[in-house]
Amino acid sequence: MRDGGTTAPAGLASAAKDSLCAAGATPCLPKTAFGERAMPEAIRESPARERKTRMLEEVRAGLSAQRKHLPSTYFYDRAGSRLFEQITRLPEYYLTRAERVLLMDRAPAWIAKLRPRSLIELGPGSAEKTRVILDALHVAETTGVYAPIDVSAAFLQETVARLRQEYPRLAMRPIVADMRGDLGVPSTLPRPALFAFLGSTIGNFERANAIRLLSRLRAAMLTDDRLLLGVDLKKDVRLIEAAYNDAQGVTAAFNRNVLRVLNRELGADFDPDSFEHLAFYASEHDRIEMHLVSNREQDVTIPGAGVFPFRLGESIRTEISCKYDRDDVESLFAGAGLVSEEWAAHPEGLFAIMLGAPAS
Ligand code: AVJ
Repeated sequence: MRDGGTTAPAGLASAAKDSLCAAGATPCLPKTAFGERAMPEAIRESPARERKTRMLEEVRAGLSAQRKHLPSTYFYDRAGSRLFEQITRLPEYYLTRAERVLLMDRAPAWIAKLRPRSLIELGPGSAEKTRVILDALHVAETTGVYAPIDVSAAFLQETVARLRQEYPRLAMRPIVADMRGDLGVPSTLPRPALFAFLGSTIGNFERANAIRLLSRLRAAMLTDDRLLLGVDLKKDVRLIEAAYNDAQGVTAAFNRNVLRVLNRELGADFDPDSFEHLAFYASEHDRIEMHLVSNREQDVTIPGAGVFPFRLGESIRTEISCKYDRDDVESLFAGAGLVSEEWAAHPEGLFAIMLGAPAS
């Protein structure tokens, strides 16, 4: 890969590190989900104009801030979703493998007890790990409806088409939605429902926003529904940093992809090669921060949003990825009206999955 594991030159990196921000709050956004009767054939992009207006405003606000940032949701066009899929297979990216081991080990028993009739999954991507759950559902003979919720309509379509072949008896209810807004979960799905939020995607949200998201999930849950959550754990910082600085440079390409998305969708004139990938562990927040660091002084023009000047070494924070321990997660749960019923951690402390229930 031509990015070849690039990280910012030391000077740039430390300059960027010095100017890092505690992230701003992400506002709740309007819903972009489909109605009840959505079928895979009917998947379409959320209304294009609505997406563009929202994107333009978020990008304008993020790049106007004293410490520039962008919402990580815009990584995930089709190319970005594919790059993330590649990341999950990298030797350094332990998260996906560790979660899979846990799911294979524990999910069948949890699911057998719950006997869910729906599986509602947030951000399934290519649904690799979902198969572990679907197989367990099949074993438990509680097969019902699978409702994946993803921000990338094109990628969701591909995933559903593949699953349809593998699980011909499973009904599919794909929903295109940005999980920062309303989730668009139909209230008519057969119950009990298992909500799955895997891969530590919750880590992309700061505490207040994570609680808000979990609260919305809680609000969509009935008494017997459960939430299966996967979180990345606090651990040796070197191991975490390596996972976001892979030798092949796939993460760097994934990071820069957000600029290509902005160029294509907003007509921006970012030169992706003039931004260096930077990912480091911010201990004071227990999170990975990903940045794009400008390797020269430059102006970037985004029609309808303005001209954004960059100093040499100035960075855009493109993602946070929070790391947790059990208390952290239980505290998020408590804030969202959930209690943890089960907890399973990887033997090497790499990752954990848990089952949450409505608190009352
Ligand atoms: C999909 C959000 C869980 O934070 O680890 C991977 C995304 N970013 N490498 C993560 C990601 C850089 C990933 N999540």
